[in-house]
Amino acid sequence: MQQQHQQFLEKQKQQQLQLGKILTKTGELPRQPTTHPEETEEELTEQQEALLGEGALTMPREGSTESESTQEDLEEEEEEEEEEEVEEDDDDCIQVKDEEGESGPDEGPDLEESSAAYKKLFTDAQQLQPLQVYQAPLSLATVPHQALGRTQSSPAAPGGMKSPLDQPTKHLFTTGVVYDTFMLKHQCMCGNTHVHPEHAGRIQSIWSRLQETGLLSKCERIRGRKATLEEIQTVHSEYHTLLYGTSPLNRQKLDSKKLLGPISQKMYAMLPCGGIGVDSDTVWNEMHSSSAVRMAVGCLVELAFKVAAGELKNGFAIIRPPGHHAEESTAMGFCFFNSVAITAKLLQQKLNVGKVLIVDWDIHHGNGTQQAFYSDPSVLYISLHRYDNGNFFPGSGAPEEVGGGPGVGYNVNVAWTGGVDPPIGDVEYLTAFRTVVMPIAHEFSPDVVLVSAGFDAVEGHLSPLGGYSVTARCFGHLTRQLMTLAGGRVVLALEGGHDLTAICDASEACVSALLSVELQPLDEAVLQQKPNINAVTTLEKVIEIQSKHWSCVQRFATGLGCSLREAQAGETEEAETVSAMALLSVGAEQAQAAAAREHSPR
Ligand code: X5A
Ligand code: ZN
Repeated sequence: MQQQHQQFLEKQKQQQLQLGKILTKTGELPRQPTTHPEETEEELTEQQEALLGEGALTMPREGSTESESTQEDLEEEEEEEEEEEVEEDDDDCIQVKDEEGESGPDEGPDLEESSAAYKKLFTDAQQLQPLQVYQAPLSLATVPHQALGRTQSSPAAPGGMKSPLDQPTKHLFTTGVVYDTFMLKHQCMCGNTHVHPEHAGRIQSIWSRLQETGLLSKCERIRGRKATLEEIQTVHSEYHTLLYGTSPLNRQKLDSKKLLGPISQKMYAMLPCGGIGVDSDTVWNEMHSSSAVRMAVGCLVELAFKVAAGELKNGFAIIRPPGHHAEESTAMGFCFFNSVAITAKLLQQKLNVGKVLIVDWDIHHGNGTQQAFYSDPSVLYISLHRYDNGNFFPGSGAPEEVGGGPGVGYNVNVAWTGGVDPPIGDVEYLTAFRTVVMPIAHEFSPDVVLVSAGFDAVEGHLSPLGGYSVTARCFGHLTRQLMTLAGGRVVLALEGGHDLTAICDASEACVSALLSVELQPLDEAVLQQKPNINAVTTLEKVIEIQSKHWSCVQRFATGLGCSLREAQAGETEEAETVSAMALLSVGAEQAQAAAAREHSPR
């Protein structure tokens, strides 16, 4: 699989280089950083827009009507770009509406369709992707196995009633998985995927793993979509939303309506690699990134809504780029739009969900998510992250950051400090869940749980993108613990993690947990080991700070240094004491009642 992915990357690189040549020939994109980068960026915009205009004249769009979505469509993994229509509504505010099959005749083509060269290149690129990705037996995956069993063993359905198999939609109450190849196209223009660890192969590999292991066939695949600009603005500023949520064509349209202001001015830096972006991590592809970043958000929204509405048991979103670092008006750390934060806001605004718990176990602090809900008591944000006294990216996430105003106490930072010697691993994460995360989560009693499920704390990730040694299987166990909350309505969204083996193993473990498949047990050594001294210090501090807001954590202030086995024994003993006392009191009541009967006159 790794080999296959390497081949894919090589092909993509060649495609990008080829594209670069074409663009250079037509004077489109600079291949090297120039001495006048700003000038070059201006040229880039102007020339791309010129190309777009030309395309609009020479390439009338074909087949604008799309049939309704079916499972077969999903199976074929068709790549038809959903057209965007830029509209001005009555209030003069800008809307970009997804409009499947309803585009008018004056509708301009999207970027892909504006250039035959682009179209050819990226059609070819799609065909190069690993075959098994597109050969999912989804028709089988979506056959309701239970219903099938019943249909076969029970007499024919009463007259006029269709058997479950005859019905057009076959939905299972199971784990939902969402994935869309649109997100693969967010790639640096430099064509060198090796210098950018947040690459398309991450989600492709996870998707393949779920197929190969047969887990996917136990799940329901959910169709993704691009989030609307309106949805994105539940968290992000209008400027930020338009900046990253629109393609050059849309921007040109918006601009021509004189609504856009400074958006049309270029804002990216030329990177040392030859590409463009906010920084070397947070790269931008003018053609494809806006679709990809909106798809990542929309995929999670679709999945979470189905889980919250009770259509699915729980869910796993295989999405990229990640989102938890994205703030209201800042893209950073691979992130542009904060998918988890947007989803939490939309669940509340559109589905009337009351309380949302966000657990963030990416090794980096989710500064964007913390910011989005800092003074909001209806969204509890709990992050476990490498902090090292502010010396680990992004530097935020101190344990003292507990929320503001009405949100005080609704921000919990388990901010590991003390570096990697001794290492932080399963024992420390399981202890944090035992003493802080689960007690507070239960007391909060959420209606839905969203997980910023980065896997960069898994062994195999080195500093500065990791350094910890949590096992993949541990994340399965953490998932299983979270499933005891919110009636099991738990949705995981991929954030960071770039070691393909690690993120595939961890995804497999988490989806297994979501499916309630038996998990690989934790090693006995993990259960018998005591958390390391730095971790105990961190947890002591968190408990001291959070016990002002969560009374449940106080009882864990002592015994933090216990192994999980010792804690288990303690809890058993405690439970036995409680039941013994209950028995005693029942005995006392019975004795009292008996005595009362003795002495009462008949
Ligand atoms: C989502 C994620 C890491 C950013 C590291 C910046 N971001 N050097 O893992
Ligand atoms: Zn991370």
